[in-house]
Amino acid sequence: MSRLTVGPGITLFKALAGDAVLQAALAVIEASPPRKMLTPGGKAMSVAMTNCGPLGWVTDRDGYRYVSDDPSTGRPWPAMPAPMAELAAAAAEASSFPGFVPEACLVNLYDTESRMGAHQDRDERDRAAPIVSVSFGLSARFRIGGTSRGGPTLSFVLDHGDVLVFGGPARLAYHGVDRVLPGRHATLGAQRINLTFRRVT
Ligand code: MD6
Ligand code: FE
Repeated sequence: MSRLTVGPGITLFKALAGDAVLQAALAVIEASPPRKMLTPGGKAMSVAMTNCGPLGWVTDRDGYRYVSDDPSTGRPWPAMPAPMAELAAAAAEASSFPGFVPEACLVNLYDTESRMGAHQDRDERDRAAPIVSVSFGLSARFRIGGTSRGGPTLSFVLDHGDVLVFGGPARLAYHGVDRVLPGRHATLGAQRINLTFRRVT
């Protein structure tokens, strides 16, 4: 494990997340399988998504929002497994955001064709809390800029087990996933899983 300050409010922990967190994420994926949601414009996203915790992020023709039930099952999202919430809290604390209790964890499932365009995470009312991101499986090139679109950016690779915390001055930074690097991961094959833990209300 190593801890790197990428920029103001952005901390990267290499290889911090272990197998207990991965197994917990796979159990969530089994309980509420990821699906390609529609953007408000009606296009299917290339990343399949599900959630766990009291709230989950969804998108459809009615827009982006947090809801307490999985629209595809009509039942509450799976509970957030303790190993997931504990890792998110520990990474936040080590990045000077103590007391982080996530309300939502968005689970993103990528194949080698998936991408995530530059966006801000701004559907949360709580902007004081950071977002904690955990990556598993294939590596991906992640890009982050400033709080306005079109400025300078920097990119780095997120590998299996990496944990990225961004908050404070970076909480509304534009960011995205340029591409998943080709290959096969020993346990996840040609897939990447990303977990983002948020405080919403
Ligand atoms: C991903 N991550 O790595 C997409 N958002 O698959 C995000 O969109 C993200 O990594 C907010 C904070 C950290 C992130
Ligand atoms: Fe994001």
